[in-house]
Amino acid sequence: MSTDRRVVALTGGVGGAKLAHGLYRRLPPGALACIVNTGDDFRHLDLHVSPDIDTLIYTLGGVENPATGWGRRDETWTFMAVLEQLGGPDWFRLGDGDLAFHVERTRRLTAGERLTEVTDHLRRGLGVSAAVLPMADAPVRTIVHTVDAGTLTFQEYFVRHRAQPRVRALEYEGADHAEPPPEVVAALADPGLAAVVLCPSNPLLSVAPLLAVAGMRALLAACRAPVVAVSPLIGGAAVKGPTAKVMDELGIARTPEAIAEGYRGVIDALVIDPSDAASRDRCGLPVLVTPTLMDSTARREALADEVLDFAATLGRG
Ligand code: FO1
Repeated sequence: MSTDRRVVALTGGVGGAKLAHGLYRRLPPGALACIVNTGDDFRHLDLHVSPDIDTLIYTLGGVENPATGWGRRDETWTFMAVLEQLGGPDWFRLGDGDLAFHVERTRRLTAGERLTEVTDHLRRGLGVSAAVLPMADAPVRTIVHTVDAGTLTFQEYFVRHRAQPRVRALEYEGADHAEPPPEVVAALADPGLAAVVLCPSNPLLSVAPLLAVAGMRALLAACRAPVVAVSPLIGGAAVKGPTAKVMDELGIARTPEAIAEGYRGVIDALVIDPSDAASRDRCGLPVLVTPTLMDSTARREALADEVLDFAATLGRG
């Protein structure tokens, strides 16, 4: 990897945070900006919880929980134990250290700061040198319409119902009226941008809300750097989470060509795992075949290098 130019990563949950971490470790300090899904955000116990933002900050800050991917390592759970004892809502688990993030975020939002400003404060608190940029300051909420459990907010679907109900349709409420914050506009308009990386997050639950924000697609179309997506599929399956299940339920084939089709008009190229190499010539755009499983820091870094080197071979417009 040899770039001293800047990179933007678009990311959602745990899989996206892993590649963002690889990029973060391979790029010079300050060279990475991450635009993060906030469709999973919700109000819980009167606190503003931003799971994907926190997953990213914890991962880049080296304090993520390696077992779950979300929350903090070496967490204590006194708050939850007492809440349970009192009969409070215990379906969404907030660790003691994690709780401080939600309390401080909520306090600052209530005092009038934008989510972008609050997030910047939180990432600095953990010594993270990458910019962590919410996709919007205004609320955008992923709503899951299910066959068997009605209409659910994302966290009700994902955590409370363990992603079990059958998905009928997805909605990104508020996306039409939200707009990318000025910091996102500036990051994508940066003349020194070398690459935009669409991380291997769930295309429907994590990336689609990002692309649904009014103006986001136009910003990506106008940016000078190539946009490269990394497929979240490995051998037609997802590493973790309900990606494969939701794709099946919505009638989307679990193939790289379906991923490429879904991102048509947004991406210039796609990175796929060798186990999906048979699809290489069916994607209709440049494809790099390289191992995408990120089960160690070394593999996160290796994939980051591959993606950046691949992007450097792609021209734009
Ligand atoms: N995911 C769970 O499956 N169960 C939980 O209790 C849970 C709590 C939680 C608390 C803070 C946080 O930032 C994330 C949390 N998550 C939990 C993950 C969260 O649902 C994410 O939205 C998903 O991982 C999808 O990205």
